[in-house]
Amino acid sequence: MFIDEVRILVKAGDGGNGCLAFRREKYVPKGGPSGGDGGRGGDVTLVATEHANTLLQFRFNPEHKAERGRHGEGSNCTGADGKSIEVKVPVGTVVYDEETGDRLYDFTQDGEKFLVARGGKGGRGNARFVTSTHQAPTEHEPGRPGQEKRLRLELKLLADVGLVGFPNAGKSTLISRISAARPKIADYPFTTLEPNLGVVQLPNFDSFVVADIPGLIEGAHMGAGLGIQFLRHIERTRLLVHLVDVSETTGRDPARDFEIIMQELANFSEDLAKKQMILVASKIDAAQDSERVAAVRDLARERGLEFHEISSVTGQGIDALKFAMAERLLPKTVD
Ligand SMILES: Nc1nc2c(ncn2[C@@H]2O[C@H](COP(=O)(O)OP(=O)(O)OP(=O)(O)O)[C@@H](O)[C@H]2O)c(=O)[nH]1
Ligand SMILES: [Mg+2]
Repeated sequence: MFIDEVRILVKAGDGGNGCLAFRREKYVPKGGPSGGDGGRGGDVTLVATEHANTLLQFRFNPEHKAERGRHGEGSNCTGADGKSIEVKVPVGTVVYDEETGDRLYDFTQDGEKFLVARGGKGGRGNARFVTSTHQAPTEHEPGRPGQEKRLRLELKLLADVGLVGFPNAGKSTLISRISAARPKIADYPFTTLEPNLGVVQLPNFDSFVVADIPGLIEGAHMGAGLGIQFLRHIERTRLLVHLVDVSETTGRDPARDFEIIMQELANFSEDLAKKQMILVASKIDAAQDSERVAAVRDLARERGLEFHEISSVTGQGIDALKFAMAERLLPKTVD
């Protein structure tokens, strides 16, 4: 779900062959060499576009070939160059050489180009081999082959929002409420073993992507629980939504849960700890003790964090949270 991957073949055009020819002139035997050069083969260039966000199109269309150069002809006619082609890939695509495993390119911006397979040079025709002592050359070259590569394209889907919190805090339940994602939800810790992504659609057709990652626990940065390996999936998000379970069933102090997660984030990377964050009291329907909610609300105030109370069971606060996320991410539209 997180990574889209395809294998494709790109083949640049071969160069056209150089020509062997002599001018035919009345009364002049072998009127002079006149074989033209072959044309250059076309290149294959990959171009990043914002208008695609999957690699799906390549599954149906895995081969991309540029045109070959035309052969040279007599009368010193150079063969026409083969047409180059551009292949569009979504921004975020990483290109690997399938045979060597080398990473060739990482597309990060719309319109970025990478020439991945160079067309072959055309061969020289015999007219090019004339020298003062070698007036009737018969040498001529074949065109060079265009580069051919097997590529593996990998697309990291970039999430805009990362959900963090203890295991069982209700992260997967939340993503299932606000997007079409249907991750596994269960009443035990570490239900989520792999990150899930969900696309949140807004009424005005805007959308953003939320990542639900496995829960964190104290010592995660030392490998406890599922560790922090999954945090790299949210390193490039723009907003973290931190869920703190305020129900009694945790048997823990929600304020302390909050501090532990903040510490784990900071241990992973400073950038992550500095990201903008919305603090969410989760499972508000199951919090009998209003003190527990108040404690988290106070923390939010102290730290200057926006605070929301939600229940994914009753739906309380879900829409407000969704729009709060959108407000942080999407440029305000002028009415
Ligand atoms: N009462 C109540 N229960 C909830 C709410 N949200 C989630 N739950 C329950 O809490 C349990 C854990 O929910 P998950 O969404 O799987 O939690 P998670 O944070 O994804 O857990 P991990 O994947 O283990 O990190 C499930 O039994 C849910 O039904 C809520 O708002 N109210
Ligand atoms: Mg989960």
